[in-house]
Amino acid sequence: MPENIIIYASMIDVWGELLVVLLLMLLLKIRIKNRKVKEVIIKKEKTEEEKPQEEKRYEYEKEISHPEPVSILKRLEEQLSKTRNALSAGIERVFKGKSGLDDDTLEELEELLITSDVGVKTSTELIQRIVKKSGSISDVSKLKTALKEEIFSFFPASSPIDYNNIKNKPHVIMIIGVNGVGKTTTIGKIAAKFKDIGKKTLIGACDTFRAAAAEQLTIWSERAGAEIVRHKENSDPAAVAFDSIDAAIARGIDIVMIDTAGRLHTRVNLMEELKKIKRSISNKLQGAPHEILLVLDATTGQNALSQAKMFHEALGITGIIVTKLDGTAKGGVVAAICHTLNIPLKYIGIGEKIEDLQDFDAKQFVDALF
Ligand SMILES: Nc1nc2c(ncn2[C@@H]2O[C@H](COP(=O)(O)OP(=O)(O)O)[C@@H](O)[C@H]2O)c(=O)[nH]1
Ligand SMILES: [Mg+2]
Repeated sequence: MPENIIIYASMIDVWGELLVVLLLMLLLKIRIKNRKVKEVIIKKEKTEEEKPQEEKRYEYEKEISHPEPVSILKRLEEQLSKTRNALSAGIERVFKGKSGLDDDTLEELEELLITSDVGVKTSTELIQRIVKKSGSISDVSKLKTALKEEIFSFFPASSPIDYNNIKNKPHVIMIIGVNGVGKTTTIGKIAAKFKDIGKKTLIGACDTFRAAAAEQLTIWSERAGAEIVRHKENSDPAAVAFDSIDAAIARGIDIVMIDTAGRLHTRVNLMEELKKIKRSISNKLQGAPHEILLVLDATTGQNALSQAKMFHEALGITGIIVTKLDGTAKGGVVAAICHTLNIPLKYIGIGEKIEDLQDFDAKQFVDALF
């Protein structure tokens, strides 16, 4: 055999061996990698198993179905920023450079509460309660906590109606309040909430005083996917209310909301008109209206309080709605209203958009205040 052929043959042999070694190394590497991946998976499964069942469920619900709690509070804080800034900065200013509550500080604090429309009576009581706790109030954060605790206790405990399981069909809610407080807007927002939980809602347009009122309500009912009953301008509001209940019974409606007029220059007439609407509703459906909700505008401050007294005396209010908390630094009025009237606060309006109505949560509200 020629010499160079022998050289070529032995070279091929060496290359072949090298190739085999390389292939073996590659296979080994892949096996090691696979084992590592398996180990990681097993480890992860183990830690998942070790977690208590409850904790896993909590994490799951937090991720999947309840992103709101954080965002609701955030939104509330944002929209309450005027009140929040005024109160928070005020409390810090009052306590600056102090290590305890002296008479001057208490006086300034009372003044601050009154200017935030907490009201004289409620502010005085709040200060008296703070004085009792003053021994333990050595810094501003302790003062804020004590104030929050006391303000919280002003809100009457209430058991909110579970609209998923309402006893009466239809459940009738009458909405009252003076002009411009936000009745019609709030009805639209509430109707949207009912739609979200799958309730059939009908709105009775009993503000027949202006044609524009029924127009505005029609737009809101469309936005909120609710039905509406309306008559001609200047027709009898009590007749509209009667027809609304009639239609609701016939159409298998779950919830009826009755919008009303609120012109105040004929105060006595307004109360009489509202009483007549109420009678007309109960004539058609015994036990109705099941709720009479008074809408108050937070920007009117202490005036809201006198309105509440007036309406409560005439009609008996079952709940309160405070609107426009986004537009005022006087959100403290909410504490005054609840403390003075001892009527549950159901909703708060924090903007003009359809989603800007929150179920009132006293704890959350107090936390958002300062
Ligand atoms: N900023 C703000 N405006 C509101 C709120 N609720 C109602 N409004 C506004 O207040 C005005 C009067 O509302 P409307 O529903 O017509 O009052 P009504 O006369 O009581 O029916 C409208 O311009 C609404 O957009 C709220 O929570 N925040
Ligand atoms: Mg209106």
